[in-house]
Amino acid sequence: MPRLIIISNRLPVTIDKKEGELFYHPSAGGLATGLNSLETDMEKLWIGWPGQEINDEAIQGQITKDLRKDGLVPVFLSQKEIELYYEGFSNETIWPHFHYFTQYTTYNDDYWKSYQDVNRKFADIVIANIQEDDFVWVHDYQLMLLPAMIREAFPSISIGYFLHIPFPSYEIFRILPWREAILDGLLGADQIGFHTFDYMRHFLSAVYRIGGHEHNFGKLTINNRLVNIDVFPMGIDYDKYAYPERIAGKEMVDSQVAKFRSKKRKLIISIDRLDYSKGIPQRILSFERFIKENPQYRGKVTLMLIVVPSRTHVDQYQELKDEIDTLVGRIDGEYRTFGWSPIQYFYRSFPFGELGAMYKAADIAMITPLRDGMNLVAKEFIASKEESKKGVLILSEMAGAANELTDAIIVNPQDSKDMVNAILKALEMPEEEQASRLQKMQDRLKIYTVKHWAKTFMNEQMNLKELKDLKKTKILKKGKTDALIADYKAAKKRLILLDYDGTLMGFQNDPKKVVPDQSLLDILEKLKNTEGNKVVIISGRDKHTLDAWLGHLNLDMAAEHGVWIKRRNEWKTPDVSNAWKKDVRHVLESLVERTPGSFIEEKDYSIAWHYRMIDKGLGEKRVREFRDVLLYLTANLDLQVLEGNKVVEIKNAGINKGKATAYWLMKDDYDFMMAIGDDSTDEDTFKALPEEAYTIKVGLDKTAARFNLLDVKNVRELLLEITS
Ligand code: GDG
Repeated sequence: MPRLIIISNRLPVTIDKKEGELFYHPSAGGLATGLNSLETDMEKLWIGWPGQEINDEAIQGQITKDLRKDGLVPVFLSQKEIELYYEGFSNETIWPHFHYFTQYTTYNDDYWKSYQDVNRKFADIVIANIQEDDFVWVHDYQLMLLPAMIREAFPSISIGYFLHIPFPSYEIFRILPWREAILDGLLGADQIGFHTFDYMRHFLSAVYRIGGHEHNFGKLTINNRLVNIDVFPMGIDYDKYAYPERIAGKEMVDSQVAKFRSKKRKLIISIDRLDYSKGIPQRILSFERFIKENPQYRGKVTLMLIVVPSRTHVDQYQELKDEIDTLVGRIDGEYRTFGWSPIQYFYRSFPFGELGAMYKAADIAMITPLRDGMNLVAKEFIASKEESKKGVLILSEMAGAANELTDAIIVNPQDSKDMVNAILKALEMPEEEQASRLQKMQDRLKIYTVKHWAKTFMNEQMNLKELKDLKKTKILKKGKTDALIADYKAAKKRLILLDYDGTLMGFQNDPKKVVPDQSLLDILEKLKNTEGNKVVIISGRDKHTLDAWLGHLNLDMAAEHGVWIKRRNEWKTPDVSNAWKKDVRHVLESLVERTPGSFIEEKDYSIAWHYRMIDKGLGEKRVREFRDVLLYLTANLDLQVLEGNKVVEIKNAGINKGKATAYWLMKDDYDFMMAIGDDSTDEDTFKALPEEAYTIKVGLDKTAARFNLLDVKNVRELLLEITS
């Protein structure tokens, strides 16, 4: 039975050592809740650091044994590793950098070395605990190298990865000296998930610009392995925050709500871990500006500021703590009156019941991070208003959650005027409006829970595995070509249709350089001279080039996707007009003028614009721009615009490789048919052939072909094999 193997830096458990005895407290964070609620009969195993330094081997052994009963496997870290890998590279390099605080990014080779070593340490333990048919799910920024390390040991295992923090824009990411290694590490996974589309977009752009891999609707092909990049916004355990009393007891929650709530004044809450990404000083200053500019609210509103201690060993966190203390002290000193403190400040964490009660008691939540992967506090606050339908959320546009909670008051946390207006708007919002906004957000959060998140991620990963298994069976590897070869040998009349670029020859920046080499010419010659074979080169190239390169072989050919047909050494073309070319050429010329590095290729009955040598993003932008112009120009003409691999081609409609294929099918009867091609124009060939034909796609993209070959080398091997 396959199992689900979860790997995160921290195990969902805390260990206490008291008087030589070990105590285990399970911690039910969002992730644990989501995974525990997964409706699957798969056995689960969770691998991670138990959160404490434990050096004694006997105790380590005892802990390993105890945790195993609950499906947990500990990875023990030394003090040095905690300092360098966890506090160092994870929290002083990746965390600030990925949250756009590049001024805090530490560039330290010892940190990096330890990050690699600890990822390796995790990998060793993972590898010792898994089997090829398990599903592995790796979490977060501390373990970005792990997917590739696992992949090395288990080439076919299914690996998912989820990043809980933002993925920064390419311009930020590229600054990291270890950028390639990080991307390579992540790309060991089969599926990489992010909270928002923006993070996904940034990641794909980094993969393209740094690694040169292009994606197709979020799918990458890395070493002939499909990697799915997708968006899975994490949700919460809705009922837990809607009804905290079910966990903490009604009496407790009610009494806490009564304690926090006051008839005289409105309560704004702010809850975060101590972190510079959370925008706490900016929030305090905006609140100060609010009470300064709106004296009528003095004494009538309180900001309850909860800051949960975190990463206190890191300098910036200590400085931030000092800054917050000073700000709160100053504002309190300036505005406090008898019986009213503008800010109630708590630097500690609260038990769940109290937290739930605070959410319930608050009129407004101000959640205004400068950057935040998602932010679950915002979602929890909305859920807590399930019964009352009263409450307003002020949410930063920089939090991932802002993409979903669009009925919150959305603010720019650096714009204090905007924040002040938001506080005013929230305080004065009519109850009906509060209820209607809450309702819309709640409806959504009730569906997109953390359970839903874990389920969709896993389902997608399982679908991918199925697809991968299916694709594997379609790949014509050595030893899997027996049936094809037997059919070939048994046949009397064979039709063999071969695309040229990307199929018989590799891709090059300059299309004129793709001249056939001797070994290809030998293969084609042999193929052509075998009795019963009709070999056709079916290409998008012009007939002059095809003739110059392959003419001496006296093969049949289709040029310009079938505009020209060569049979019995004679080129023919259907009666088509190309009067439209002048106007289209004009548009393309202006495109080339504005896009250095791109060029026009003119053929007899079509015209193409190539952008292989320019930035793909710019190329695509230009394609979109000029598509509109072209559509306008060609509205009354019978033309088609084909978007190929870094090329756009305009030609007469009704002409394609499928029509060309039909031409040869009409001319004769064959008892063996085979077509090989690599790009979207070859799909027409595949579709035009009868079902029993051997249709073969080069590469692993979506195709109508029955089989796949991985690359040009494999195509040549197959052709050699059948002729030998
Ligand atoms: C990372 C990303 C992303 C907070 N104070 C107390 C307490 N909490 C709980 C909250 C909430 C959780 O901690 C905080 O989650 P966030 O999402 O807000 O933030 P990060 O910890 O920075 O998490 C973030 C998240 O991963 C998930 O992918 O959303 O963007 O940075 O659940 O309720 N819980 C208790 N007492 C407290 O005082 N009991």
